[in-house]
Amino acid sequence: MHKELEQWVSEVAKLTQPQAVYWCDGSQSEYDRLCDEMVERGDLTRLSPDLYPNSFLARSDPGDVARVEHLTFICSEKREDAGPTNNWMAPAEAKAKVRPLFEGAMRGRTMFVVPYIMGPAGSPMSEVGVEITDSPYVVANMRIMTRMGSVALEQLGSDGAFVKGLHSIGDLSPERRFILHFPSEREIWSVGSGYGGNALLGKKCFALRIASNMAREGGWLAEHMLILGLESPDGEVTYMAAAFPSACGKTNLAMLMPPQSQKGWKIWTVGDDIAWMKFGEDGRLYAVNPEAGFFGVAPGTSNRTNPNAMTSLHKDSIFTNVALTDEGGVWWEGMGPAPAHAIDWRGEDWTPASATAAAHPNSRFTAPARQCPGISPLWESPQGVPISAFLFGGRRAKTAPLVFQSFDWNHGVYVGAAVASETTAAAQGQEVGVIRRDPFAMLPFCGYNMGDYFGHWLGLGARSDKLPRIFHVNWFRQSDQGHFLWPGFGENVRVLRWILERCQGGGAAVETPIGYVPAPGALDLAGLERQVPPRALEELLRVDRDDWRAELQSQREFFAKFGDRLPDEIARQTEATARRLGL
Ligand code: O2Y
Ligand code: MN
Repeated sequence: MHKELEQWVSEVAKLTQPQAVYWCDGSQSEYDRLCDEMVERGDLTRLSPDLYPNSFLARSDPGDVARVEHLTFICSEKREDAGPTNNWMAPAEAKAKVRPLFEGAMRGRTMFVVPYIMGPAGSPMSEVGVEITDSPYVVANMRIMTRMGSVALEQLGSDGAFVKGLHSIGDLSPERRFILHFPSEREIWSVGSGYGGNALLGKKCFALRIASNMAREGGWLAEHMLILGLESPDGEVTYMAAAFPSACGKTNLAMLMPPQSQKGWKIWTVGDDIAWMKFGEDGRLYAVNPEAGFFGVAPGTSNRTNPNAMTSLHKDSIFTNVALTDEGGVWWEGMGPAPAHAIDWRGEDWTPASATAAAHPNSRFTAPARQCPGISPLWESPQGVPISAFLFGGRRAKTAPLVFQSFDWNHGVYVGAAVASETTAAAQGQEVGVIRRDPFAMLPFCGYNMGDYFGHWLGLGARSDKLPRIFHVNWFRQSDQGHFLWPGFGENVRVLRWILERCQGGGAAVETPIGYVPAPGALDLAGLERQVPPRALEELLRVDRDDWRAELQSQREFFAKFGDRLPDEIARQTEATARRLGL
């Protein structure tokens, strides 16, 4: 019995007028029953039990296929506290505008109360949320993505704090779609979308936008980062956290399988999207993955690019907006040979001759993390894993070398603040393939003014002398002819090994104006399946003055948006880089 929770649930029921209120216990039987009901209604298709046991296909409304950044708001009292990179509405105005959309919105439907934990159950690093939703699809996905049901109510007790998330699919009209965050009340309202980050409120809304506020106040970090452990042939595991903008391969890196030539090296997956980090008593930063599942981009995922993801999703999974094969399996572009016929993500007949894609570019699999063959034995460790390196990166055809190390903490924070990438399909309403600045890969996810966020990161520099080393990577650099210069995927372990050596005080490096890059011969290139000729390696690590002149100009223009909320140190680092480049 939790008075505040019960009162909130009855207030929401009064507002939304559901036919029934159902408290989720998170059991397997509950999940099975909900999925059966969705299959009966035609909301889910059960996949072949031989090919994908206990797995389902869902098709979203064709107009509801991605996060909607232009309809996502931070509702702080003052506009300046949301900052120039967030949409803002005053809390009272937001509630007055959006409350009517919830009035009677659940009439004739069941209102599900979904208690969940972000982080391992019982961990001092975890937090409780409760999502109220009228979507059984959301309930089923939340059960895979979080520790959901009775376990969360137990952790909450009779007076524990929790983040409130109110969600209704509404009428799915983009005109009446809003994703609102109230940081000071620790509350989320989402209406008009049943998809992904808009509707699974534990993920982007809580674990990043609300949690970044909690982290700032509590002196910790809530980041858009994967967490991996790199095991060396002598069995020692070193943990790294990496922030890349959406759909830049975080899941692939988190689940990397070293090629045979990298004998004895292994990657352990702790998380593929979000990291919460706090200082341990030893002064090191410890990270937990607040999630319990993967909500991965399907297109491009294959046994070649990410065998561990393919094994993770082989059972007990939900697929959204992929194609259905005639055998009752799933297919998406980049998975392997196309079937002769399939039903596409819109429910239409599809053949390889069709002019449109079979799977939506932002189609997803929701799979339990425990099913990943490379899941770390410490992935549910209550105290988290100690982080030795932060990696920032983006998808850059030019400018950014394959890898460089920052000179020190403040320089590394500037490197994180300057992250940019070519845009992908993960958010609706953005042009694909243009460079957009995405500091710390947090641009769509930071729940407060990013100028203050840079300050928060800079402030950590004084907290410990055992902070992670900071690096920048770019797997996507291209030749002038438009060919990728680096083979990527499993071969990226070679770059991680150099990073590891640097963390241990070794790893030969050359100082450049933007940081340290591997010295000739410092990257192990032996046994590469696709050779990287010396000229390509030189190009991969080259710092081009003209490219950087344009880059610094773009950085200055971006940083200027923050006005007096930009820490002086960020501007100082930008100009120091320009000076080192002789610009
Ligand atoms: O389009 C969506 O709603 C999902 S976006 C997403 C999903 C999983 C992990 N990361 C992301 C992202 O956009 O960063
Ligand atoms: Mn993400």
